[in-house]
Amino acid sequence: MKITEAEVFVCCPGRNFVTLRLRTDDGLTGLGDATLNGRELAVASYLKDHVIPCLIGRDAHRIEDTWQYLYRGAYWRRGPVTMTAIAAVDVALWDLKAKAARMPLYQLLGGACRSGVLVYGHANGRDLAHTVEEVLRYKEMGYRAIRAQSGIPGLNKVYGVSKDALFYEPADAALPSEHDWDTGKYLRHTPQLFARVREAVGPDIHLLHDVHHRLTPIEAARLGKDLEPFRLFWMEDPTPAENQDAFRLIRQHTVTPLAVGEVFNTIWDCKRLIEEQLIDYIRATVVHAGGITHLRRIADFAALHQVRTGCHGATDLSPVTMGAALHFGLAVPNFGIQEYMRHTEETDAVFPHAYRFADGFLHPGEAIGHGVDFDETLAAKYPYRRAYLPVNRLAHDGTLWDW
Ligand code: GCO
Ligand code: MG
Repeated sequence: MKITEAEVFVCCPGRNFVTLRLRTDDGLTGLGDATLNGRELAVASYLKDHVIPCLIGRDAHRIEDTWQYLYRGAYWRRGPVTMTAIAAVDVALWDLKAKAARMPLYQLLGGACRSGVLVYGHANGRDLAHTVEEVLRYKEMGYRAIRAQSGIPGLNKVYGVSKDALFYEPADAALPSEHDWDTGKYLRHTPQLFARVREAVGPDIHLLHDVHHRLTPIEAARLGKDLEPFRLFWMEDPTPAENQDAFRLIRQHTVTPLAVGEVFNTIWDCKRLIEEQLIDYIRATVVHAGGITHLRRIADFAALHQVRTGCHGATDLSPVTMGAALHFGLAVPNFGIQEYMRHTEETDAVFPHAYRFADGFLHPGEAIGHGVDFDETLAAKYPYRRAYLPVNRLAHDGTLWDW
């Protein structure tokens, strides 16, 4: 099974996606997602200009060897652009191998370990009352795990709160928009939010919250402690994870579980947090952490330390990544939860897929490969539109903060 053709498509059915399609001499096609939000064209160029010339003529069955070839062979290691490009190739190759074997991908990964993939949805509201309403709406839709984010009185534009309650899209402008931030207001508001939400949903629904890297370690420790009575499933990204020792301090103060790693690219980014058990869930994902081949390695390492998976699944990860992540989630032994933000109808039409939601779980379906397709003709109607993630500034003096 030789690779005969490789093409990169950039399209914008509601938001930008980069897609890699490989063809083989026996007529099969494999698809990989290469979307890196706000930096899409860099990955497209990395693939077109530097990776594709090395792929033509290679044996598509040699997934691990191709991974090593692209990782070690580049000499320059890691980084989001490189690892997203490698992921696109890796997922396309897994798709091809599963198609050649005429099996759904999860079967090749060892078969199902569970009946479905537990997912969490995003409830967001402009204030406490509205957020409680949204959480109840998600419960009504069948979700068993719900992330809650709320507007904060006195602050304009806060992470996770959108105009459209069902479809949240952070890359909202052709140049970065500006959000404002006040840690004191946030730390007072958030425990009130979860007191109200927990009372409204009862004890059985899993509740999650994303701090989005905005606190210092000691502030994060305070928030974790204040949230303990509401028994969160996790508190995500409480502080930036470049300095991993910071998490030891948070751990010393709170038993609220921690989830980190949506911006991580390799096992080296996670190593310390995992082996020192400074987190409970690892958020690294198929598309930004080198594909299925590398994510499996991270998950196996995490399993040794009782850390479970909690893969990133925002809308900037295309349905191709969601499909691959669901096969992975069905088969990986130390699965925790999968994030699921619904894509728009336009996106779903460009990427017809076999996965489906029922009763709080997603199932990847029984189609061969990863079960996600790409409609090239329809995609051509949605050309790339430049879009950036916002920046965040302190409300009182405009200091640039973490977004
Ligand atoms: C999440 C994330 C996203 C990111 C986005 C950036 O937990 O889903 O934090 O909302 O901000 O994916 O591209
Ligand atoms: Mg997050």
